Amino acid sequence: MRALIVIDIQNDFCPGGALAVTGGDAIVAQVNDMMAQFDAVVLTQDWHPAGHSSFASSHPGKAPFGTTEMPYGTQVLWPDHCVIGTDGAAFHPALNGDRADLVLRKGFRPGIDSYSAFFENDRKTPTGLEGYLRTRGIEDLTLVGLATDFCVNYSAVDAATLGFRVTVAQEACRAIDLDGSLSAALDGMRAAGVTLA
Ligand code: VGL
Ligand code: ZN
Repeated sequence: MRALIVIDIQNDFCPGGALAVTGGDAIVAQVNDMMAQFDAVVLTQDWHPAGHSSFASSHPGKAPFGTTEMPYGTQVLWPDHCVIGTDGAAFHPALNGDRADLVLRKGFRPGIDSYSAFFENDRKTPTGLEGYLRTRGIEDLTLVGLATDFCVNYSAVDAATLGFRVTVAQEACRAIDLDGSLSAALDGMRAAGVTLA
């Protein structure tokens, strides 16, 4: 059984959004077309309470794209984005949500960010997605979405480490690319056994 995991195709990650990824909206039609080829489709949704600890605005004197030390390690600080209930947190309007079996929200705990769809940024707290996929008999995952070097990367590496067969369809992803983060992410995914297609 094969699942398409669609990572964070939300307004705030598309042009005009709070944390816009270049060309983020250009992948939507292709992702919609891919959905028919899979047994299951899962959409993930970055979903932060106002004042989330990953927002630079929550750390006086800090600017977006800097870092801070959290109890679980170094955290990149982002512009306020994907705030629960806002239009920025909504899926891109052209994304076909009808085909989704599951919408998995992540990053809702005020004190922990969650790039990965499997584990929060403490790298320990599970989101529950592993259990969902395994209990449905799904072993093979294709990941698409935003952003290649953060949420797609962390999700792909975690999935491969958990023993899923993982492919990242690169042409249906777009990157933030902060200080070489894209090439580091591609190296890390290859090293984890992820197929980059
Ligand atoms: C993401 C930064 C902060 C992503 C989410 O979806 O890649 N990046 N929150
Ligand atoms: Zn986020």
